[in-house]
Amino acid sequence: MSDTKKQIAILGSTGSIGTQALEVISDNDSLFETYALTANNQVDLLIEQARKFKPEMVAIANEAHYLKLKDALADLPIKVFAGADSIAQIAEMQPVDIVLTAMVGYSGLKPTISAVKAGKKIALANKETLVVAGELICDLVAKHNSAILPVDSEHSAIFQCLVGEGNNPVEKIILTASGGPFRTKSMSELEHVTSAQALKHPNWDMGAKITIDSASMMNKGFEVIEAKWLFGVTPEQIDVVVHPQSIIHSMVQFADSSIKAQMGLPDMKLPIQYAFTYPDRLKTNFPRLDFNICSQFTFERPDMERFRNLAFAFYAMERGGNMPCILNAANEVVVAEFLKNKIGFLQMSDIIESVMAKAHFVAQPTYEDYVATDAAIRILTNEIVNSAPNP
Ligand code: MN3
Repeated sequence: MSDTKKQIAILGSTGSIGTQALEVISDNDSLFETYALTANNQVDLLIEQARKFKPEMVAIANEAHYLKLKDALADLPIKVFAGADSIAQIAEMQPVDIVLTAMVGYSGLKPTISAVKAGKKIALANKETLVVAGELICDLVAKHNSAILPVDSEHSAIFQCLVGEGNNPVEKIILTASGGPFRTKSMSELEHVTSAQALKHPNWDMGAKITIDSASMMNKGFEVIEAKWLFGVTPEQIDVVVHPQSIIHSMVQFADSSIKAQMGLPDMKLPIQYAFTYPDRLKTNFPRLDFNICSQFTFERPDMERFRNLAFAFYAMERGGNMPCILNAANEVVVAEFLKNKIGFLQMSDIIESVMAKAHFVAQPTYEDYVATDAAIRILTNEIVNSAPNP
């Protein structure tokens, strides 16, 4: 029956989502097969994964690792590629049923477009693709009969709440946010927090970039934009509520005032698996939520004065055009600089704000406009970083 197994391409297999997706696949190896694995830089882990899962092909974005990867897999019938273009080509290979997009940031855009144009099912973990070019992606999904299954836990929750609702209109989407490690810190405390502190998320164990985005609430801002495109709602229909326990993963409010919530212990393997098996649910041995232990659910309003990134994201979403692309590119640069301790935590938002004010706005961007915007904003942001005072 091996020819009926779903063939999965994991773009970004060495990251947090990628490695958990491989756990899902190995726990359900009668249902899923790894067709392709790709990574950006982590060649040693990619080699280890390829030897274990024996995909048809692997690719590494950083071409400097090509020979090492090829040599290490020389005894296996695995095709080996290098470079960003090869990753986009893998995403459209004929046998692939599902493409899990789990790479970091803007790099996800091009291969996601390839996969969508090839009519693949996209298990979307790379939210930046929808932040940068949501309108373009949604148009292509409709045109090429592709589908996007959300892997982000909040969007998976909303997606699960909508199952069986037919054409019942959504009145509101209520995205929950943990608030991150700095939820209770004052402005003066936030001025001095370090990247090491920001990397300690209370509830979720994730990659460095998304963990910083969670601490700064940019992640929630991006998720607001992601929700707009995934669920076709207006900015006014999206609310964010801080729920520090991270048990309610998000909610949908309907026209009759009813609210549906999806709950569970925080574990990304659940939304990954659901994206692979939708509309079916597979039995798992994941720990179950015990209401005797987890007896308190609390909710707070997000503080957009301390966490200005969330306000920037709402602004970018309402402005439209290439503004969310500007926001994303500026954020990728400031997060990288904060991780190197070159700028302080609050400086990240200050710099993003001045980039958004100075950037060239395009109301109806094409794909080429997004590429040009991303490149120009990285240069502009780096200039502002380099003229900023030391933290
Ligand atoms: Mn999320």
